[in-house]
Amino acid sequence: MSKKLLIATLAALFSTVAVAGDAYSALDADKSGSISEAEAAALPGLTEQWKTLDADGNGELSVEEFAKFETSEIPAPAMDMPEKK
Ligand SMILES: [Ca+2]
Repeated sequence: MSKKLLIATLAALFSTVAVAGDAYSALDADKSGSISEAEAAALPGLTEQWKTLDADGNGELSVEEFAKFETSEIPAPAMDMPEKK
């Protein structure tokens, strides 16, 4: 792998995590640092994929688990809310 390609790959990885982090904080309503199943209900589609995404089955989504949802779905509604007028 060339250095340029490696850097591009790393940059893409980091931007994915940054975007996932923003939506993740928005969903973590009680700021507990994890997304509960109740908090997940705020994002359409997340509950349907819950069992797949909760890889360790602890009943909460870590930011890493949530990132898998972000990459396969459109960005969270919170990300492109229309500005208030
Ligand atoms: Ca989990």
